[in-house]
Amino acid sequence: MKTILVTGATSGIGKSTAELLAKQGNRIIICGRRNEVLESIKTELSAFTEIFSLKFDVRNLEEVETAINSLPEEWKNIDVLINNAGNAYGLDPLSAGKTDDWDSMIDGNVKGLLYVSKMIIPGMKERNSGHIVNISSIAARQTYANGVVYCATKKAVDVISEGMRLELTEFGIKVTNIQPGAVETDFSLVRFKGDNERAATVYAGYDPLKAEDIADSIAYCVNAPKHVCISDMTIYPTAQAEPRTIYRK
Ligand code: 8X3
Repeated sequence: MKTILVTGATSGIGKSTAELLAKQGNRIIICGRRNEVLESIKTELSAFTEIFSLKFDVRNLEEVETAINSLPEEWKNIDVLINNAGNAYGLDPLSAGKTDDWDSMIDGNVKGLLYVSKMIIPGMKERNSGHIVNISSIAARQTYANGVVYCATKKAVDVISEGMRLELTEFGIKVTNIQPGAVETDFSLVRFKGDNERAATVYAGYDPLKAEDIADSIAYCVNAPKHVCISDMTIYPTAQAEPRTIYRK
């Protein structure tokens, strides 16, 4: 049984991952911005295991520090950190990009991941064990027009994973970088700022991945034997070859 902290656990990949790892008997710290959603997930998952909830926004350093420092003693030794929180905002050319969207993506997907990791890595180093799972994207493998800033943040996640591995391997800490392809969550709804119709077109005419598929992949990495580190994993729906190449019926 491991103590696992999942950021962005209130929806999508984070929620499915927290659920699967809870059902497998791990103790889970679910993190997110929405208290009422956290509490309802906590109630649901408490049927399987011990759950602790932490409300904070990864983009806010002070909130991150206060929340993680507030963990009770028995929850402080985090074995696995799943850096899942992150989002895409907008799909615009650089010349017309909204700087608020850029700030949100850079602050959440890159700086937020760093803030949370900085709080948790020291304990892992002291204990000479731990596992960090960073959720990147296939957008890190192939840049696409209009999504350049999102792609750049995910490329940054790849680089941070690589750097973490260089700095943390000597402490017995594993680092896993996951690159999901098209996963049907509220990802596109957030990207298109609530435009349901436009979001639905992203997943039309083929079988996209489900959040549960990525949860399965993450659980495989988390459950690997102590001497095995799955360093990188890319998961596409069968119909997708790269971000913009999807075969629709
Ligand atoms: C999400 C996948 O292809 O929309 O990270 O960039 S994609």
